[in-house]
This record gives sequence, structure tokens and C-alpha cells, in this order.
Amino acid sequence: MGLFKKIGNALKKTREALARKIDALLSHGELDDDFYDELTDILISCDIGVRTSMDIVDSLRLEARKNKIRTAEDVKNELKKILKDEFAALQEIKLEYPAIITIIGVNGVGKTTTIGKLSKYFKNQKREVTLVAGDTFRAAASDQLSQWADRTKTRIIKHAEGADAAAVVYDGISSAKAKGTDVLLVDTAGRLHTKTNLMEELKKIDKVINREYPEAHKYNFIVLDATTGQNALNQINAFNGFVHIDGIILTKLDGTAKGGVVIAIEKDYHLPVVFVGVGEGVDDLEMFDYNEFIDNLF
Ligand SMILES: Nc1nc2c(ncn2[C@@H]2O[C@H](COP(=O)(O)OP(=O)(O)OP(=O)(O)O)[C@@H](O)[C@H]2O)c(=O)[nH]1
Ligand SMILES: [Mg+2]
Repeated sequence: MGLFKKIGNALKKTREALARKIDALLSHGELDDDFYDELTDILISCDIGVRTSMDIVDSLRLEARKNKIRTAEDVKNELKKILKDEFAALQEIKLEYPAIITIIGVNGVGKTTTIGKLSKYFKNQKREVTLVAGDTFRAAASDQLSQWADRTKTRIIKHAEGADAAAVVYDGISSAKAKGTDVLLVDTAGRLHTKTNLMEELKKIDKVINREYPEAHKYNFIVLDATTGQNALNQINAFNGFVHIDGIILTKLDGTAKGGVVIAIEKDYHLPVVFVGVGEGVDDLEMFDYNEFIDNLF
């Protein structure tokens, strides 16, 4: 399945919800104040965020005054244009090697699964990959990662349950240097910001990477579950206080009408969504493309 088709499928619910409501709204009447109020509500219902939805509708109102905008198609095209302009300023992430990618996030968002998918993704690009089982907290976490390592035929560095996560990372780095690994993918335990010891552990991992592998290109990617909608934004806040976040991986974009959260993330945090998860399988990961996303949104 091509990239376009997959993102298109993953956004099916978001698109259907938006298009159906916008069409219904435009089928009865003018572009008056009521129309703009309702359109704002529709955008908010797809988790684009209150302030962002209002800004978008204000821009649309301005444009509508200048140009002739009447049909549902005109409105959708203008919305696309507004969103594309908005994203044009966003700095894209260009991965450089050797890369050390630490995957962080709250419990159950899809961190370990994403590492399995990323492993395949980088191997497809002929990159040498090593996995680091940095979730030493949850029972069977490293077994779960080992299964992905087997499935994708990838090297894995792990310690016993309860070991110091930063020590596993240290070993991972030594191994990566010895073997000339291009990409080191570090799994971490799911954590809430209230778990201070686990949050401090992330800082420690960060420190070990900076100290032991300064020549590597370091990326901290936070995994967010798209189905949690606006809640995902609070998670960025919670982690931001402890480590620098370089980008977002948005999982479970399949099966949710909350795809608009991508827009809220850009607007509020200026953080790029780098990859999206569109299913549970090893191939269900796509590099994120904003233009394609917007084209598929309405
Ligand atoms: N539909 C769908 N399910 C996903 C996706 N990514 C992960 N999942 C599912 O989400 C569940 C949790 O995935 P994990 O990878 O174990 O999540 P985690 O963040 O590592 O969880 P903890 O280590 O417990 O914090 C699993 O059932 C995955 O199959 C996705 O893109 N789409
Ligand atoms: Mg996990």
C-alpha cells in the first residue's frame, strides 16, 4: 500500500467527521456569523484546539471577505491553504547519523511497538540498528522488545529487570561504537510526571548519552496516542520540564477522529510530528508529511 493511501486510510475517521459536518453546515445557508461559530465548533470537535480553531476561522473570515468563497469546496480549499501556510514555517527534522533516538512517553502509548516499526524502517534504508531495552521497570518489557528484535532481526542490548536504565544505555552506546551502529533506538519505561524517580531516570539517561556519545546526533522523541486528543498536549508539557523534546511520534492515528491534534501540537509547541503510527503491524509507520496530511484532512 502506498504512503498516500495509508495516511488517507488512517485519517478516514477524522476526514469523514470534518467533511460531513462542513458539508452539512454549508448546505443550509450563508457564510454568516453563525456559520463561522459552527465551523469553529466543528474544528474543535476534531481536536484542533480551541484557540487554534478560532485563529483558523478568523483567517478564513478575512479571506472570504476578500475573495468570493461560497461553496463547501471553496471553504475546504481555503482551509487547506491556511493550514499549509501555518505549517510552512515549521522546522523539519533531518535525521543524521550516527543517531541515538530515545523514545519517551506515558504508559501504553505505543513506545515499544514504535521501536519495532522504526527498526524495520531504518533497516529498509540499509542502516545498522541496535535496540536498547531501557524499560527495566515493567516486568517483561525487555521480552516484548526482544520479540521485536527477533521479528526485525535486530541486535538488542538488555539487562535484568530492575537494573539501572542508564547502565543499559551505557552498554548500548559501547556496543554501538564497537559495531559501528548507525541508529541506536532506546526504549524507556512508560511514566507519568508524578513519578519523580522515573522522570529523574530520564535525565540520567540523557546525561549518559551526552557524556558517552557526544559525537552522535541525539533525538528525544515523545510518543503520543492520537486517540487521547487534547490530553496529549499536557503530556508534552509534563516531559518538557525534564528533557528536551525534539519531535513527536503520533500513534494510533488509525481508528480516531482526533487527527486534528497534529495541528494543535504545531501551533502550541512548534514541535514537528516526525512519524505517525497507523496500525499495530511492523509496517504501520509513516514518515509524516504535513502537506499530505492536510490534503487528506478534508
Ligand atoms: N491501532 C494501533 N495500535 C497501536 C499503534 N501503536 C501501538 N499500538 C498498540 O498499543 C498497545 C501498547 O503498545 P506498546 O508498544 O506496548 O506501548 P508502550 O508505550 O511501550 O507501553 P508501556 O511500555 O507499558 O508504557 C499495543 O497493543 C500496540 O499494539 C498504532 O499506531 N495503531
Ligand atoms: Mg513499552
